[in-house]
Amino acid sequence: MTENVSIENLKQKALAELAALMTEEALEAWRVAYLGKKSDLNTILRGLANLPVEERKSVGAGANVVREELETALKTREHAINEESLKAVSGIDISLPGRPWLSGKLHPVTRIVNEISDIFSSLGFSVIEGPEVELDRYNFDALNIPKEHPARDTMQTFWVDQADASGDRHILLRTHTSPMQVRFMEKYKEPPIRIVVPGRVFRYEATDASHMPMFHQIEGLMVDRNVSLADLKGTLFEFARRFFGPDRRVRFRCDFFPFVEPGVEMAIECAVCKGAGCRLCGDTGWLEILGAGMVHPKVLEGVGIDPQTYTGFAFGIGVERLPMLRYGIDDIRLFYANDLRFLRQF
Ligand code: 2NL
Repeated sequence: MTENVSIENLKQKALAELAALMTEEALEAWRVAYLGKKSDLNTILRGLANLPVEERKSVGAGANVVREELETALKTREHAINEESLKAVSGIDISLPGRPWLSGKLHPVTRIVNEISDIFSSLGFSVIEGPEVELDRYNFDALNIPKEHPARDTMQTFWVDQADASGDRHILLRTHTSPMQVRFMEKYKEPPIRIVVPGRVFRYEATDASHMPMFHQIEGLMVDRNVSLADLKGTLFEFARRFFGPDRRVRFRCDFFPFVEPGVEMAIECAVCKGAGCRLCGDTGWLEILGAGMVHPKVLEGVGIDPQTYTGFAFGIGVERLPMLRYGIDDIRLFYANDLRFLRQF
């Protein structure tokens, strides 16, 4: 009985002292005094064995309860002191809720460029980038588009320099990424060549739901002995299968581009109507996604590759069209309006 009374006194005294402590050092001294090896509480617990059996139980239980209470009170006080001192030192109220952690992500067009690059990379193509400011020699002449060729007019060009003495300009914003493919062939000459060139391209055009003066292209090129239209079809078919899934049918038709002969366009079955015809595909059942063809012999000759020995295929994909088809986006301007409510969805 006397032991229980003194334990209760001990507890009251310890708690009263604890409430006034302000430093970690003081807390440690308090811990040693009330919970340490030489504390009264510990002495009582160690002396239990000497007590008569009937007292041993109640004294032991009482002492243990008090020990736990004191330990809990110590932790609580420790926590309170830490908060107080943090607040005092830094002026930071650590009890305030945290600020939301904003994580950025890649632009949907960048993601599609990466996805397409990865597919061709796994098919053995290297991914190469080139300059956005180009020479007309690489953007036009080397691609079998001489001065006065009508294709120069259809590629509305942003010229960078002033006209020279003969009225010509030579520096421009590239209208496609082919110039880098020309540079690559010119530099490495020795086939096999397998590259894709993604990047921004520029056309001097009025903006509407399907046109922007800046958009993205990814062009591909393969040159080697015995490359044929069958290789072109096999490669692009595999690309379509991986990008759009195994169930979409693919269509090749003739088309014309000055830098290829023959030229083709590839279309995939419309995702919405599965070929029946609807608004998205203009009632044709098909969506055109790229142009391609066998590299024109004049282009190979121009970079010093013998077209008698080597042949090649090339293709150009307009990148923005693909996420528009995949996600049902009906206005290309949405990609470049910097509206995070739109961009965050992808
Ligand atoms: C389109 C059509 C195409 C190419 C790009 C190419 C590049 C070299 C030589 C020959 Cl270096 N061809 N590129 C060929 C055919 C079509 O793009 O409408 N793209 C959006």
